[in-house]
Amino acid sequence: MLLQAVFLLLLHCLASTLGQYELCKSLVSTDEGSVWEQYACQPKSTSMRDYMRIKVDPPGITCGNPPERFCTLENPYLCSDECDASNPDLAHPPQLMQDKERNGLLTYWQTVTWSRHPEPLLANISMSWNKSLELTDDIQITFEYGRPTVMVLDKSMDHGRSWQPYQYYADDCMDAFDIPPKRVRDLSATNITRVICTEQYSRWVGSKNDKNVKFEVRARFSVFAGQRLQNMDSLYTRMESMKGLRDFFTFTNLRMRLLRPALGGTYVQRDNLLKYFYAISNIEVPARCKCNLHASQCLLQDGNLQCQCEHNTTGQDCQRCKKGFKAKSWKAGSYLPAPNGTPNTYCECYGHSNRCSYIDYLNIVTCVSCKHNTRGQNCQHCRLGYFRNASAELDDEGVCIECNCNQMGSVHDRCNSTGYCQCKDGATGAKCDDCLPGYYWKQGCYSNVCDEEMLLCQNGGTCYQSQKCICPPEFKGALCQQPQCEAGKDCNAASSLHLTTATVLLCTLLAHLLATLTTH
Ligand SMILES: *[C@@H]1O[C@H](CO)[C@@H](O)[C@H](O)[C@H]1NC(C)=O
Ligand SMILES: *[C@@H]1O[C@H](CO)[C@@H](O)[C@H](O)[C@H]1NC(C)=O
Ligand SMILES: *[C@@H]1O[C@H](CO)[C@@H](O)[C@H](O)[C@H]1NC(C)=O
Ligand SMILES: *[C@@H]1O[C@H](CO)[C@@H](O)[C@H](O)[C@H]1NC(C)=O
Ligand SMILES: *[C@@H]1O[C@H](CO)[C@@H](O)[C@H](O)[C@H]1NC(C)=O
Ligand SMILES: *[C@@H]1O[C@H](CO)[C@@H](O)[C@H](O)[C@H]1NC(C)=O
Ligand SMILES: [Ca+2]
Repeated sequence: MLLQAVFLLLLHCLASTLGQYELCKSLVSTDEGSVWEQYACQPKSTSMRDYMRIKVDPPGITCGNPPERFCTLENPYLCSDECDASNPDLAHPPQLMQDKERNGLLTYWQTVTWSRHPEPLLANISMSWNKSLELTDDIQITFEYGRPTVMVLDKSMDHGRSWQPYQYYADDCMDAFDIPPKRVRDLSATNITRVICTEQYSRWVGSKNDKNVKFEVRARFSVFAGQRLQNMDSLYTRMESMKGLRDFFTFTNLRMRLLRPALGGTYVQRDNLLKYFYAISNIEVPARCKCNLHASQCLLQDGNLQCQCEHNTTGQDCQRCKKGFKAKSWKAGSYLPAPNGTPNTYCECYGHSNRCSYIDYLNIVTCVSCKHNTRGQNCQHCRLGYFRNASAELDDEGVCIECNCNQMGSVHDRCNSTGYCQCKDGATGAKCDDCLPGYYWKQGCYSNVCDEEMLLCQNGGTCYQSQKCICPPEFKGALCQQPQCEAGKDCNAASSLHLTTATVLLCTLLAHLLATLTTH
């Protein structure tokens, strides 16, 4: 016990030097020997710029083919710069947005100039990773020669099949998008995932003063974790409990739609359109691979990022159980309880519950509201009145079958593990809806009154549905064994018949008498 406590303390120290959730498992010495302890884990944050695949649209938007002259907003009448795609020194291809700049040499992608004004100068920059990623810090796009006055940042979570706006940017949000301007600091915990339009990164401040356009992640994190992100536990707790928070920072693709370049003033100067264009020198995307808290490493394999899955999970995002572990349905790890989280390999709800609840004082995690007629800490049992479907895996929706005990024939509505109900006396069959020999069914099983073998109706009586003998008139009793009138005994039915005959005779006599008396 002491050893374990010391170890846990050690682990605590280790975890704090490593940073949170960097360890998936660890060999623990206990009184029973060494065992692996499993923890929720996630890869380090890294610069995803290095892994990004970049594409610009429309074709021909990159300058230099044919070679072109351009000016700058600060020196609008000194138009001596040239872009030439065929000359490496004067070319500005897209890859210069993600290169490592050496010796302070600025390199950037540049578009054609706005020579076709008033037709808008539009450009799309699509960034894909073929991997789910989670933002860990601000996205930062560096524009040389001024930031666009109108642009949209979009994201996709499904490899570009569907897109959603992530943030709008304009020097006048109402004018450009009909959305009132907001800043991230206007947001509170409840609406932190709101998509806003900001004017903060589009106003003209001189092209050298502020070149960056940001998507603020740090400021959003700080709403939960404090100004210096000193309370990350609090953020991670929110990630677990607040719907949509984790997804808000998750993406597989990003897209910038550049809709209007920097103007350097209020109006477009039609006589000098060579000073309007877009130029981007760098795109920073600090993020980590999304591995569902089942991997601490994410490596490049065959040109794609791939989580190095632990906890018997597999897949690009550790989103599946490994072969042979299919019976345990997959579940993402959890940041809770702090500080090490739960890998959720032991706490399984087998897909019958979406929610686990951590019970602090018992230090256990338990499934909440098990569905599909299951129950138990892991939804691993069938509810009373149901039994386990032997041909279904534990995570099958049809794992529990209703007992369906006959209400009249069975003692209660529960059954044993093969579906057999407990029958009342005389009842039989798996569901107790049949009677044993010697019993008949009438809302339950009752002992036979008569039958064809042992309990024969006598004296010519016939057995009606084992329930009663139908006797000839002269006999009575359950089996027609009694004559109606036994010798030497008063026969009620017979004497009443004689009485009736006597009464009729008497009445006839009286009538005659009366008739004789009245006629004389
Ligand atoms: C940019 O992408 C959007 C969305 O797919 C599309 O509607 C638009 O035409 C694209 N613009 C250019 C210049 O390719
Ligand atoms: C994306 O990644 C998956 C899994 O690593 C791989 O099978 C697929 O070929 C990749 N697609 C592209 C376009 O690279
Ligand atoms: C977010 O909520 C705060 C207060 O809860 C409110 O003042 C603010 O206007 C909201 N922001 C948006 C964009 O709705
Ligand atoms: C993963 O599978 C191995 C081999 O069966 C087992 O020993 C180990 O406990 C499993 N790990 C987890 C976290 O379930
Ligand atoms: C038992 O499970 C099997 C396999 O999933 C399924 O096909 C079958 O319908 C289930 N039986 C019942 C009675 O639900
Ligand atoms: C369930 O009950 C039936 C009938 O009593 C019996 O034959 C069967 O062996 C029982 N099954 C189990 C697993 O106890
Ligand atoms: Ca560059």
